Amino acid sequence: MRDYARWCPYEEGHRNFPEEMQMHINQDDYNHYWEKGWVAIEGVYNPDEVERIAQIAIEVSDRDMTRSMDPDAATDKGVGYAVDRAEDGTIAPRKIEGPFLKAPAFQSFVLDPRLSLIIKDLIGVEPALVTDQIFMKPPHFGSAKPYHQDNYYFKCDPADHVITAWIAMDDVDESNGCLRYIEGSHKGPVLPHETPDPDEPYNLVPPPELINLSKEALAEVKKGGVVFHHCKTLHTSHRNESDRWRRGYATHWASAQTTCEIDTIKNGYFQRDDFPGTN
Ligand SMILES: O=C(O)CCC(=O)C(=O)O
Repeated sequence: MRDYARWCPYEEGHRNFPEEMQMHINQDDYNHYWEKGWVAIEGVYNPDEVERIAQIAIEVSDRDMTRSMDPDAATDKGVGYAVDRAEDGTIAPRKIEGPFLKAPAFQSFVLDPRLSLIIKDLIGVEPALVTDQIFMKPPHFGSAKPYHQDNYYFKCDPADHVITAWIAMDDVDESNGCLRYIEGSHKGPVLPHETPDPDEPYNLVPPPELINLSKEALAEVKKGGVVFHHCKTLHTSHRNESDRWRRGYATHWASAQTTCEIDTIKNGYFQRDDFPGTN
């Protein structure tokens, strides 16, 4: 096994490209990730295979949405969590929580080595799959996801071992609500997050004066491309104003050495007895 720690001495928020190793990304992508806190890599998957997964996502989210509208089956996260509701009362899928546990096709898709080898190159340690979510955003509908840092929720250490790989299930750009990043924010602290809207307790946001919007960058990427971000990078996505879908499959990874103030790692998929490849 490669000894990544040897060539990658830990220094939070910055690493040097490991010249001597066989990498699945180029030096510019690597530097972009460590300098800006995110990087988009095109063509990790091909669009046809992503389309098959996107169709399954529609079926699963329709099923989830029906369940979450049923008051007898209401979840503690509330109706708004899985469902977006327009002003006229129309509803549409917002988010699938834990898709990995909901369809075998999702499992082989996210555990594909084309993804994990890139993650390993970026973080320099063997990545383990912790959790996942699919953010839907139907045409002219999908609500905004306000600015946040994943590690406010995850509470993991070292933060440099924790990364999100967001797989684009549609071509994503400014008009359909691509991800936006505050570049360099991964080098700062995890900020306090507040609940500005009591109707959306799942959307916690840092105080606006702590978000330097002059550093905001758009992460536009084609279907099958993947956007990777550090768990301290501030990120957001706007409402989908276009007549196209904007589906994003967010997979969250950490090294097995990561420790955690809460149960993020303890509850990670890779810890499950039925995790693929576990004896
Ligand atoms: O897809 C989105 O709109 C939000 C994604 C996100 O917050 C994440 O992947 O951490």
